[in-house]
Amino acid sequence: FPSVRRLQTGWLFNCRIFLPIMRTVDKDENEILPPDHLNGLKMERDGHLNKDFHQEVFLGKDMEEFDEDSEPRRNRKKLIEIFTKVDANKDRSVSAKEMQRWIMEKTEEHFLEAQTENKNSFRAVDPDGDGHVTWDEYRVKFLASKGFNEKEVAEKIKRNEDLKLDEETQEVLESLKDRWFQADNHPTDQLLNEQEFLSFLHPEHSRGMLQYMVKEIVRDLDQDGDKKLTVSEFISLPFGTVENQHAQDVDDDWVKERKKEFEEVIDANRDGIVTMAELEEYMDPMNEHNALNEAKQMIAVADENQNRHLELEEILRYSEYFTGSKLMDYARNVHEEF
Ligand SMILES: [Ca+2]
Ligand SMILES: [Ca+2]
Ligand SMILES: [Ca+2]
Ligand SMILES: [Ca+2]
Repeated sequence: FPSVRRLQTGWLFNCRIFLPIMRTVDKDENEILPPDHLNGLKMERDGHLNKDFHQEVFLGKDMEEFDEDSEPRRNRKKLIEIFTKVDANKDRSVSAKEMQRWIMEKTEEHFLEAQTENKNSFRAVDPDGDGHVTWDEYRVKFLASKGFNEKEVAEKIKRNEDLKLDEETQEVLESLKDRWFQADNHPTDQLLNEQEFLSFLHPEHSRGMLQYMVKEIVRDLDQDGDKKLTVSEFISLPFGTVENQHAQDVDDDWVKERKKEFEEVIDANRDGIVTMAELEEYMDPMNEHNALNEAKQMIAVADENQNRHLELEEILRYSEYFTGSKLMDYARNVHEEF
C-alpha cells in the first residue's frame, strides 16, 4: 500500500503540528480501535519510529500542556518545575540515573493513563455492563464507528449473512480479529474482560501482546522471510515514485534516522541483524536498560558544558527538544531585558 505508507511518512513529519488536535479527538471519542501510535513506545505499530518518544517519556501526561499556543512564560515555569522534580538529590543538576528514574516514572504514568482511558472505551463496547465483550459485539461497534448502521450489522451477524464489506475494511477486521484472539487469555473463551481489552488496545504492557506486536512488525518489514531484519529491510523505502524534491528530502532523513536507530540501538549485539528478541527488548517500555540509554542520549543532546549532567540553563536552551515548544527566544529576551 504505497500511498498509505507515503501518507504515514508525511504524517510523522507533520505530527508536531497536528498532535494537539489529534490528542483532543482521541480523548473525546471513546477510542475502541487499537491506536497506531502508543505513548512512550519507541516504534509505531506500522514500524515507523516514534518521533516524539523522548518528549513522551520526559513529560508524561504533562505533554498536552506544552502545545503550540501555550504561553512561553508559563511553559518556562512548568519546565523549571519539572527540572526541580527530576533533580532528586537537589544538587541543581540532573544525572543519567536521575533521568532514568524519571523516565520510568513517566512511563508508568502513561500506563496508568491508558488504564483509565480503557475504562471508558470498555464501557463503550460493553453497554450492557456484564464485564465481557464477544468478538461479534466488538465487530458491530467497530463497523458502526466506520459508518455502518449498527442495528443492521448486528442483525446480519446474528443471521450469519454476508456483510459485503470492501476489501480494506475486511483486511482491518481480520487483523483486529487476530489481535482480539491474541488478547484473550486462558481460559480462551473468545470474550474479553476489561483487563484483556486493555492489552488489546495497549499491547505494550503485556509480554505476550508485546511479542505479538513485534511479530507483526517483523512480518511487515521482513522481505526474505527469515523472521529477522537486516538494515536494508529496515530502511527499505515504500514502493512508489518520489513525487518531488521535498518528498525526496523527507525520505533521505527518514532513511538516515532509521539506519542510525537500527545500528546504534536496536541491534544490541551489533551483528548487523535484528532478531525478534532484540526488537522486543527495544520496544519494551519497562526496560530499565533502555531507560538509562535514553536518559544518556537526552543528556548528551543538551549537555553544552560536557559534564554529563543537565543544568537548568541547558534544559531551557533545549526546551524545544524536551517539550516540543520553543522557549529560546523568550529566554534570550529576558537576558536582554536585564
Ligand atoms: Ca541531581
Ligand atoms: Ca529478513
Ligand atoms: Ca543483532
Ligand atoms: Ca551539563
